[in-house]
Amino acid sequence: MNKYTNAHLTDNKVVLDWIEEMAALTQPDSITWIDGTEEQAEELRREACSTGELIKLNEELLPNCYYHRTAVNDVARVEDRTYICTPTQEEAGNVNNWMDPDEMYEKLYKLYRGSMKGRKMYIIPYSMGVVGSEFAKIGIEITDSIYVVLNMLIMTRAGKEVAEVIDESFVRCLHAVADRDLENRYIVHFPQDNTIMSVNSGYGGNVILGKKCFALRIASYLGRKEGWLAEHMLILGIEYPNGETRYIAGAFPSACGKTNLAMLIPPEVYRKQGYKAWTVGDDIAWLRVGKDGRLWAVNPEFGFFGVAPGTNEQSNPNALATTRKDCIFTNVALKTDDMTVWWEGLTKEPPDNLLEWKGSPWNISMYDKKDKSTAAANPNSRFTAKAENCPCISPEFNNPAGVPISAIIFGGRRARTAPLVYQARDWQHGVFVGAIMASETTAAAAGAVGVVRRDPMAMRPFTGYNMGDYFRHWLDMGKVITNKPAIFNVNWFRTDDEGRFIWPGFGENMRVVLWVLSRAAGEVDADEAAIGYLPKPSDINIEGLDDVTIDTVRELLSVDKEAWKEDCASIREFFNFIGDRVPKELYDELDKLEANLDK
Ligand code: OXD
Ligand code: MN
Repeated sequence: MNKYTNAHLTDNKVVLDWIEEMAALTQPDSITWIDGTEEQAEELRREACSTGELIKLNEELLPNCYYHRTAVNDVARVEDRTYICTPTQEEAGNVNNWMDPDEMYEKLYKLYRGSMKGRKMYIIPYSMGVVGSEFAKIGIEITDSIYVVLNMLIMTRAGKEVAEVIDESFVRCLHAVADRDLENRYIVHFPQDNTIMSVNSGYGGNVILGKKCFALRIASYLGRKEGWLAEHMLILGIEYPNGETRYIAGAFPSACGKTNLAMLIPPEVYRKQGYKAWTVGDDIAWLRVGKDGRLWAVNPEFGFFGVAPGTNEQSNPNALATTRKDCIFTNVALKTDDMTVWWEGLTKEPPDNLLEWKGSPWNISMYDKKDKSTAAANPNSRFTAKAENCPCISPEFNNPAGVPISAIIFGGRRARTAPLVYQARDWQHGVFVGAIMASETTAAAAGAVGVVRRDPMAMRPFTGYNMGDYFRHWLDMGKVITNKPAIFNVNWFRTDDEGRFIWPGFGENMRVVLWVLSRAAGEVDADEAAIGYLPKPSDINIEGLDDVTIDTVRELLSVDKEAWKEDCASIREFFNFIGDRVPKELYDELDKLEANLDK
């Protein structure tokens, strides 16, 4: 082969043979190893700008920032085209799409054959987690998209230093943009082969393969085999005035404010006392049991792939600051007079001179409330930003040992049923609380918006094996975590009769997080209720909140037993749908909940 434009970064024969095989299949014009240097990245940016794949933004206002549009039919993860191809269907379970691996390989090979003709292939060696740490896992992504290369360079630790430590256990990731044909779009995982194949898409979650595909789907499968957890969780540290920092891990379905919670700014009353909040991760946590019997977490990612709309100086100033340099913006609106970007919510009024996400001139009169895709920025438009540019990035972000987790919180968007916060009675009940999570759907995945769906541990789209076995793995982990984090459920999204949110949310959520942490440390009492432990209303600090009284807190903590009973019926239906691998312990918890509600 003389197609290589630079030297191999490894001599590992297994790696080189696999690359040769993939190159023979896809037939690119050239092959380039991604070394992680700024010079190479700059050359790629220049090339992408010359073809229109990227647009350079204003260097003074947004230094080293770029703009990208995906194809109009390619703006979100595609769950109906995402497969877990384990040897048997039973291993993948009813929640995942499945196809026989041989059949799927055959189908995919046809789609990949010659797909890179006339194109360049890039080989990205990358590590999820600090290179060389006990937590870290290595992958290689082959792609024919510069956009993907540049995203992976932000989202993962990638390049030469990773190639130097690679061995046969690497996760094989093949991505080809192909024709972006929706009918032939496939995001496929072969967990038993450590392999991910993505074709006919150029949108983030489908193609930045280190993220959802590896760090959640493949990693969850590996975690079960190896005795750890890969979770769709943020990691947040709260520093107390005495200098102690306590950490929570929190699972929320896509676009439920994980990034906002992960980057929260403490309310004034706490800032004055010296409290600080630190972001370790906003989307994914890998959790292992430490020698001390506690659960330790790392964020395996290196950057943030955040939802842009709604991000502003009030809602999330830290996220906004993180996007002000070295950032790639995807499908937001382009402000052509000064080559900056805009999205709904960035400012109250849209500025002039906007091109909407598809590239046509736009003004507010073109916006049809009933069709969110008529907004200037696509509702699922994104920023890809470096973690190190985040003003509140935790000093522990690069600590290979991770951080100890005091509490796990689960949450979703529930207008009525779930109270502001409640605590599970013990680990088993906590697993149940996670398993019954539900939320209204959002724009992060293709499909209807605003429909309630069950999303256990926020992992419904991301578990690389049978959901029933996943619950079992959680229960089993409880046996080896001798010093367990306490488990909670939160709901920032309760509404009144007019559909208005009752709780102010955003930074004020820290008030709830502090109760959670006190409770986990055994520092505060609680009231026993049918669903678990509820805070005593006076223990949620509302000092400095204008619109929240103790009665509001009481309302937020109220439990509507009839609504919960209806929920129980839908939970039972969902457990039955998952199938007979749902652990008996979870049905026991459901029976107990129903009995408690009848008391
Ligand atoms: C994400 C998602 O992109 O969950 O983080 O969809
Ligand atoms: Mn996510």
